[in-house]
Amino acid sequence: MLPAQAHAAGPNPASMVTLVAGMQVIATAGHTGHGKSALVQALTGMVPGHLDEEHPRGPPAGLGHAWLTLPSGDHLAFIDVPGHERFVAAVAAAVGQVPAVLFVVAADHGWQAQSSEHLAVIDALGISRGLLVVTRADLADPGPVLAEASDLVAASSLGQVEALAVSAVTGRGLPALASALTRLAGRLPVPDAGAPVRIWLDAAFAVADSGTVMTGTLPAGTVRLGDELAVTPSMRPVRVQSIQSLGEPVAELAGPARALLGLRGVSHERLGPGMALVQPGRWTLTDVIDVRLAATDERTSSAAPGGTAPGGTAPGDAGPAGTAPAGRGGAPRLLRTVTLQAGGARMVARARLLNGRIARLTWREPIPLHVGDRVLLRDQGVRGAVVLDVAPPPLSRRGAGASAAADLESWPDLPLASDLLRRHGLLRASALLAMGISEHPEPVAGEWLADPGYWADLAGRLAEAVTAAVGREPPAPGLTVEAARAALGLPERRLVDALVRPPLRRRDGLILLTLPDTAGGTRELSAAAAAAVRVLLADLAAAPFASPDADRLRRLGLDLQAIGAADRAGLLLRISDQIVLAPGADALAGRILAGLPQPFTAAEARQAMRTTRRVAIPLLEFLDRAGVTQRLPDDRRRVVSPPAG
Ligand SMILES: Nc1nc2c(ncn2[C@@H]2O[C@H](COP(=O)(O)OP(=O)(O)O)[C@@H](O)[C@H]2O)c(=O)[nH]1
Ligand SMILES: [Mg+2]
Repeated sequence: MLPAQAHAAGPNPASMVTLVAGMQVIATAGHTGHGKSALVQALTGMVPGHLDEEHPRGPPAGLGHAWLTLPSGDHLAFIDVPGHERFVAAVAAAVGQVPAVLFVVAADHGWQAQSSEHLAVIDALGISRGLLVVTRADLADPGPVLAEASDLVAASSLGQVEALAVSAVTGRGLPALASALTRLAGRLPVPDAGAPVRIWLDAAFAVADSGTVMTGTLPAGTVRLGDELAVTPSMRPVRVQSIQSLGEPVAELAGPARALLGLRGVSHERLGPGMALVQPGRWTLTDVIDVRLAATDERTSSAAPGGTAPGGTAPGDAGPAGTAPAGRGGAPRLLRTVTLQAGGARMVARARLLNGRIARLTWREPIPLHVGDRVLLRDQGVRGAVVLDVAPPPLSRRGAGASAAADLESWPDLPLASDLLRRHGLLRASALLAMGISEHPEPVAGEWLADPGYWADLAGRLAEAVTAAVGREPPAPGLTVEAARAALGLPERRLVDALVRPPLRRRDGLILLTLPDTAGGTRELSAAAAAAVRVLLADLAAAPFASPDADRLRRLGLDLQAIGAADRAGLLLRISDQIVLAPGADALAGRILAGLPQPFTAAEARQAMRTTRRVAIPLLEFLDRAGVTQRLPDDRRRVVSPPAG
């Protein structure tokens, strides 16, 4: 691998071949000094090399780039985890990005503390594919270790795996191991080449004067020359200037693959552990998640790193580490402070067990996550957890935690759009995409997606808000869209527009009430009509004989049927189809007319009541019918029985 050369050549896509052969990536795991690196070297003929303290600045030769060309022409690359004090974290970072492991135990040392710790990590991450290799078989009879390790591994998520004895020194068992690896590689999933890119940074360094180079694993998706990616957490944009994989420059690379990327736009000094290179818009940068902890049982509750672990190979060990304090049907325990490992990021997180196996984790520096991601929690032991929500709502109300947990418990490990919408009510399609979900229902407005139940509820609340507004003093003809948006706490006005449906109607920036379709023949006064009636009564209180005109009635959504219903309910006084007054207007008119010299003309009556002919004539006819007034042959009238009140 010569990154400097690759850079000197510069990106020249035409001269580069895209890797046609497939690649798979697996990680090594197992106690330090048990022969992992020697095994990878014996298999591949390459020194795996790793990032360690010896190479803080320059590129370590062959960093993590050791691979085997399989008989099929496909390649199997190894992430050979270095051995130092943060070994478990390194194993977790590596294993968290690959679908399979090569689990190594030395024949002459047997099962050791780190064997347990690594197996616990593998188990917590739910890795189900791999091989068990007993190395240094030239130094001791591998039989007993094979038997014991097989049992322990079988009790983990790996289950029954092929187990082989090898010697990196004599070459014994290596051909069989190569065949086993070929079979394993053939069974590994081929991820989506269109999946969003996230590469956790293994190492970064400067190469000559050609810029910044980083290494990492591309688990899925495709990186192409010229791609613009972002560095978390700053989301600083960087451009992919060169790509190397399997020691060759390539124009594009699809995961799974080990990758060495030349980047423009960032100095290697600004890149560090826990950062990732991501496709913009496809990941949620978060510092708070809700997770479901893996069920605690004998297997997974064990293996406290640095904790008690069986030394040696004493037969009959109960589990990988033999320490299983929690679980077995009991309530899961979780310390308030845990170490959270998500991909290549590792940080101290505050943990709050909400209920059951649901917990909320918060930490300082945001990292790119998707729902469905597997993470590791380490407190006294190692626990796997699946991320259910990467943008969880705050838990401020009393009991919010418990009710959130009750909902989240029922979610699948790979949450769907419907699950997240049920919780969030409304989400932008782009936000959902950044959560890792690309399939979603039809938007309700723009790119807004809504939970159907929440949406129906909003529609009801909007109708209530408009009704309340038109019934208020002073009465308003309707509610402005902005006021409605604020009342419903919605993020955008266009959501309000999408909610307007009968009995609501939009006109001139206002949301008005109209009556529900009366074809169904309901004779009850709707809430909408009742609100409109309150508006009318407010008008009439100031001018008792100023009956609203047809236009005003229409705007308020009061049709004949509604007016009839309001009249029967005693809310309005229906004088004619066109004339509507407040109850008691007839008595008031009677008193006013009784004060006039008798008999009186229609014009005198109109003037006394300070109204228009449009109202006065039907009102007088109404009073005639009610027996309050009597119409004389000369068209004048007199009051015959002044109404009481
Ligand atoms: N005799 C013998 N020595 C081995 C074998 N595999 C590894 N070693 C030696 O064991 C030591 C540890 O090996 P190494 O690969 O560094 O272990 P790692 O820490 O698991 O990567 C080194 O001195 C190796 O040379 C083997 O199969 N036979
Ligand atoms: Mg090693």
